[in-house]
Amino acid sequence: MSKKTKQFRDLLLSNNLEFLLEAHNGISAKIAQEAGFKGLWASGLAISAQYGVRDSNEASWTQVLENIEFMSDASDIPIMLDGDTGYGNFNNVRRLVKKLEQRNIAAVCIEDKLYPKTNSFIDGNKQELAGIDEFCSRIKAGKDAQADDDFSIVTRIEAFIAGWGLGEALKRAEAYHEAGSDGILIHSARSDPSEILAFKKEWSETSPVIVVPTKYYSTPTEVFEDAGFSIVIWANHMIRSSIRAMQESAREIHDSSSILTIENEIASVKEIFRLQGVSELIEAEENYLPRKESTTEAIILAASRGEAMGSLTNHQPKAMISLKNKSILEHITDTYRSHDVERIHVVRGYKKEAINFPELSYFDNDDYENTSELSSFQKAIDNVDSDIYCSFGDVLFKPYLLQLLDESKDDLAITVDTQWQDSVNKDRAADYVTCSEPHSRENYGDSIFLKSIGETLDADSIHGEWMGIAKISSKILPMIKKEVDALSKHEDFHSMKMHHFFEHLCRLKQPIRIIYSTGNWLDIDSLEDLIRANNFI
Ligand code: SPV
Ligand code: MG
Repeated sequence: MSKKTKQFRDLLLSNNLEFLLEAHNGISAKIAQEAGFKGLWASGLAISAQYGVRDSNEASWTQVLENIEFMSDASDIPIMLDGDTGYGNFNNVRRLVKKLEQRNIAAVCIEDKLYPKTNSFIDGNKQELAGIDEFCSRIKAGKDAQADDDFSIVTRIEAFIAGWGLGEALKRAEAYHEAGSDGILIHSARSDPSEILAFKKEWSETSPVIVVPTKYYSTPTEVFEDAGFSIVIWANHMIRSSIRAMQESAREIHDSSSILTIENEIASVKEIFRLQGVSELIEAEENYLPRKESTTEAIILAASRGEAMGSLTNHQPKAMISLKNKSILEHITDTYRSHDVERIHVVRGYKKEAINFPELSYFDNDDYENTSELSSFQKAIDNVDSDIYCSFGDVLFKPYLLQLLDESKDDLAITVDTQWQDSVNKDRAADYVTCSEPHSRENYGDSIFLKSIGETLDADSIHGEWMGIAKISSKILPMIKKEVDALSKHEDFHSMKMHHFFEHLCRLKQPIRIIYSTGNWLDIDSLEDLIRANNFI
C-alpha cells in the first residue's frame, strides 16, 4: 500500500468524487476504515466533543496531536486533520506540519480565521476572518516545512460563513492557491448548496474543491459529483451516532437498574477485542514470551462411541459432537492448554478417522467394541514417561481442578465431587468413592486418601463421586504400567474401567490422594447433558 500522504493526494486529485468520514479516536478511525472509507476527517468538533470540551481550541493542539496519533496507528487510510486556524501564526503552522508528518498524518486543513476559533455553525457571521496576507504566510510556512512532497495543505475559506459572499471567497481562493494551497475547502452554513455550487462554477478546475454538507445534508450526492467537487466530508456523523447510542444505553441501564435488556443491542466485549486487535497480541506472545510449558502431559480416553447420543454418533465418536461450534474434545484440549499443557494424547477407537487434529498425538484402541477404559488407558501409558493428567473424552471441567491436582504433590491424586447426590449421574453408573475421611470443614488441610471406589458402594459409605480426572506422577508410572500389565492377563480385563484399577491400587496400598471439590465438571452421557454442557461453556 502506498504511503498515506500519496493515498490522500490521489483522493484529492482523482477524477471521481471521493469521501472522508469523520473519526475522533482510534476505534472510530478503525470502524470507518472497516466500513470501506478511503480517508478520514479528524474533525475538530468531534475530537473536542469526545474530550467533553467546546470546539473553541479548548483542547490544546498537543492534545489533538496525541489523539490523532492513536487514529493514525489504528488505521491504514490517510487522515486529514481539521487543523482549525493552524493554532496561531505561520510559526505555529510550520511546527504543526512537522509534528503531523512525524505521526503519519497525510494532510491538514487550516481555516482563514483567528486563534482561538470557534465552530462555524455558532454565530458564524460574527466570526472574524484572518487578513489575506497573514493567512497566506501560514500556508507558505506550512508548505516550506513539509518534508514529504505529497503532504497536503488544504485551505478552508470561511467567507460565506462570515457573510462576505462569493467575491470575497474567490479572492481568497486565488490568494491561497498562489501561496501554495493544495486544495480549497469551501464552507457554507446554508441548508442548500447554492453558495458552494456558485463558488465551484467560478473556480472551476483551478484546484480541487472539498465540501462539508453538514447543513445542506439533503442535497443528493450526485449534485456534488456533477459539479466536479473533489471530496465530500461527512464531518461529524460518527460522534453524533455514538452520542445517541450512549444516551439510549445510559438511560436504559439507569431506568431498569439492569444491563439485561441492552445486552443484545450493543457491541459485545469480543467485538471490542477484535477491534483492538487482541488476537495479534496473543500471537505475538507466542513468538516473544518464554514458554512456561508444563512437563505434565495429558491423556484423554475417547475411544467409545457414546450410543446414548443417538444419531449424533453415526459418523463420529461422542467426543467429536459439537458444542458451541467446537467439539467436546476441543473444549477439553482448550482446558488443558489454558493450564499450559502442551502435549495431549488422545486414545481413539470408534470412527477414529473423525479425530485428527494435527496438534494432538494419538493412540488407537482398535478393539474398542470389546474392551473398556483400562484397555484404552494401557494403550496410552505404555508410550508416556512424564507426569500425566488423565481424563475422559466426555468430561468437561474447569482448569482450576488441574491446579488443585498440581498442589497435592502426591504421586497419584483424583478429584472427587462432594455433592454426588446432585450429580447428573445420580441414577446411572457413577464412580463413587469412600475415603479415609468425608469432606468436612474440620478436616481442611488434612491429606485424605481413597479407601474404595466403585459403581455399587452403599449409599451411606459414599463420600463423593470421582469426576474422571486424575494426576499420576512419572515416579510411579513404571509401577502403574506393571500393574495394568498384570491386570491385562486377567480374563475380565476387557470390561475393566479405571475405577477397577484404582480399587486394585488401593488393595496394593498405593495411596491415592483425594482432592475434594464441588461442581465445575460435567459428564456428557446423554442429550440432556449436552444441553447442560451448552450452559457450562
Ligand atoms: C469540524 O468537523 O470540526 C469542522 C467542520 O470544522 S464544521 O463543524 O462544519 O465546521
Ligand atoms: Mg472544525
